[in-house]
Amino acid sequence: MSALPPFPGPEPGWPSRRDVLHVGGALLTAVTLAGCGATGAAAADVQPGAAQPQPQPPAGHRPRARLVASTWSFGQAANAEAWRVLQGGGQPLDACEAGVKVTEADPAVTSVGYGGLPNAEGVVELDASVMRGDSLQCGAVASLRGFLHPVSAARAVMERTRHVLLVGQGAAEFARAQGLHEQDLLTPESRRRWEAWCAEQATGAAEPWEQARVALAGRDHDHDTIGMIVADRGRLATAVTTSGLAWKLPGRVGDSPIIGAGSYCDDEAGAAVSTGVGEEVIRVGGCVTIVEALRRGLTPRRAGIEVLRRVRRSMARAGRSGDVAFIVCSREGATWGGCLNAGFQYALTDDDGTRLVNGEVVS
Ligand code: SD4
Repeated sequence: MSALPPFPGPEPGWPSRRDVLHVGGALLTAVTLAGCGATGAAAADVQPGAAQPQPQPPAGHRPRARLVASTWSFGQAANAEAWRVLQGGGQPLDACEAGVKVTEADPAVTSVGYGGLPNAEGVVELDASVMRGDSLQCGAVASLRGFLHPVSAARAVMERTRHVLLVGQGAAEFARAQGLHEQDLLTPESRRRWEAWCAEQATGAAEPWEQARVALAGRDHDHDTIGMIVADRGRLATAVTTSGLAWKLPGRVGDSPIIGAGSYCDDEAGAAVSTGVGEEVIRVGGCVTIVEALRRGLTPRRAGIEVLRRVRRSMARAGRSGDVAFIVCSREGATWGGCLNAGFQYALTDDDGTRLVNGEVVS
């Protein structure tokens, strides 16, 4: 049995000191290693004070005071930056934002930010959201064109407006008013791929929406949405940012900027982020459903499996297919990643360093 360290003093900018301390108090009394690990024994099976052999949970399942978890192998570079910010005293959302900005600026990642594959008209449209688990403040932008860091626009929506989601032209005007960096997001490579797709279209091979579905199904798993969870001694934050499905219809919005679908976090329960076919995640309110399962007392693994199975059932009912994956983190810092089809990995960083963890395939 092991309790997490106590919460530190309040940091500037966190709105409710009392809330944070209250959650901390609950945490100190509630957290046990045995009760949190996905493969650990149930708390009721462990006699207090008795010398019990402690099963070792697999990597990724062990509760941690401080961690960064993000989707896919490119999450490693994002985690490194987020961890640096955390170590420097940054708040969880500072770490999230700084981390995913690395991916947004990387032209080699063809599904996020600069270099992201465009929509059917050759325009890169970005979706992003942020959320903080202490206050449930959140912000998002959708179908944003021409800005390098949609995550910062999402954060500005959260911090500087009374709204949660701005879209399209309104989001762009808002981002411009915030002085965010504007740039053409199409790289020579993403333009070349779009032109190749247009040439295929000219043969009349498939409708645009059908092409988009096929492109997603065959996508290289190194390239996908980045969703990040940061946990720091009970304080949670999430950020998600993506260019969405390649060749999507202009104006299509996925799950990433929909709070509760592509991400959710609440310091009282836990956090989740998603990647994959956003339409399927939206249909079941993916991430908020997972966090509510955590609130009911399920482990991250149980909560994630429950919702992935729900996604699978909903697809089967309508004869659809596609991949969906989640990272889940309990408020104590136990993590789990799972997916419907093999290939999903997430990057996990803590005091032991950074490693890639294979998602559990849920049938
Ligand atoms: C979306 N979930 O826009 C995002 C994109 C993604 O695999 O993760 N695709 O639906």
